[in-house]
Amino acid sequence: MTYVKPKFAHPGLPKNKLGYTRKDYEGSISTLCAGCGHDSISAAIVEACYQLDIEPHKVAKLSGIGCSSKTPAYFLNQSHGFNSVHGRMPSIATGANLANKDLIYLGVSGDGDTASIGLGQFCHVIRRNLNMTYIVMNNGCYGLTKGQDSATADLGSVAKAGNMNIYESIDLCGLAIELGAGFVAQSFSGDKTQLIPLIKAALKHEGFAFINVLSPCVTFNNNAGSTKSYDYIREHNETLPGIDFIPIKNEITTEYAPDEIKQVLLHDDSKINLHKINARWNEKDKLQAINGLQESRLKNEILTGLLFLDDSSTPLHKMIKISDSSLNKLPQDVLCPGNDILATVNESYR
Ligand SMILES: Cc1ncc(C[n+]2csc(CCOP(=O)(O)OP(=O)(O)O)c2C)c(N)n1
Ligand code: SF4
Repeated sequence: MTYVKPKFAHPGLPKNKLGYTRKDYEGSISTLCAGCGHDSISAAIVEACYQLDIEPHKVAKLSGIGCSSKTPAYFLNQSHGFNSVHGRMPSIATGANLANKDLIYLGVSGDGDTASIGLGQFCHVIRRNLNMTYIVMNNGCYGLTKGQDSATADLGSVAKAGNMNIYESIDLCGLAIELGAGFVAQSFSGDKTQLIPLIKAALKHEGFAFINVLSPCVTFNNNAGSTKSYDYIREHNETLPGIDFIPIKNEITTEYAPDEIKQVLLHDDSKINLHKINARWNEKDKLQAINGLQESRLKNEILTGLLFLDDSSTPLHKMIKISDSSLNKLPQDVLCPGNDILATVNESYR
């Protein structure tokens, strides 16, 4: 079996402003189970980067361990990549980002990788406001190790093996808002109309952007009784305002009447258009976001869309005033100024 896609591409394939086709943003052939939600998220990442005219070599994709963490092999094969150890993607992302803040950091992880072994790292990367997009492909189980319940499995949810989960679940979006994330969204792998603009907006957000994507595991958690199955999510999805992402200088084209649209300006002058399907939702209201998540949980609903946005937060590299030039571009004598300077610094601490 081959995992490499043929290089041949039809010369008439549409190209973005940089002259790249969608194929230039793809990766190897997926080895995940047919129908796995994670493959749809990979496809949404490919589409978002294509539409944003991102230069593939400007992206660093990072992951932990799990079926979800294997997905960087299936998108952006011309980008930088690092598959870390289980739950440790945030610290690798932090180190890489501080050495070269000029790349676009895209971390993907699973609910096991993030909410169990990596929970501490997840919390700290949020409170440090690292400039990155963090996507959790959330299937409520450890798919790679054959479907054990994860910490995001809902209380009372029944796995394929028949066992009922007796523990409360961790709400990753609620946690991210609580810890100060400036961009928090929730979506469903089966809803690319919502997911693609959310990924585009997250990639453009300056600071930590989190998207929790419900992504059914067809092999171990897609049965009756599971609250992370395709059927359950479709039946319980409560959608917030629809979303478009408008890059800088692009004409705003939409099929909605203007009075139904609310625009949010991002730091680089790109815009998010929110269609007021739910006119009462204010994405800048933190308390409403927390309450909304709690209320939807009590009603067994899954709230999807852009839950919270604070576009005035200061990302880590600005907070700690790291040098303007990325560290990997500084010459040796600046990076290592020598013993005399070191002695002066040490002296200043005595
Ligand atoms: C230190 C360590 N502990 C345990 C494992 C075994 N392990 C591999 S993947 C995984 C969980 C994967 O679940 P999740 O992150 O939800 O990803 P999914 O496969 O469901 O996409 C576990 C426990 C490991 N690889 N390393
Ligand atoms: S085991 Fe589940 S999560 Fe893993 S590839 Fe198969 S369907 Fe996807």
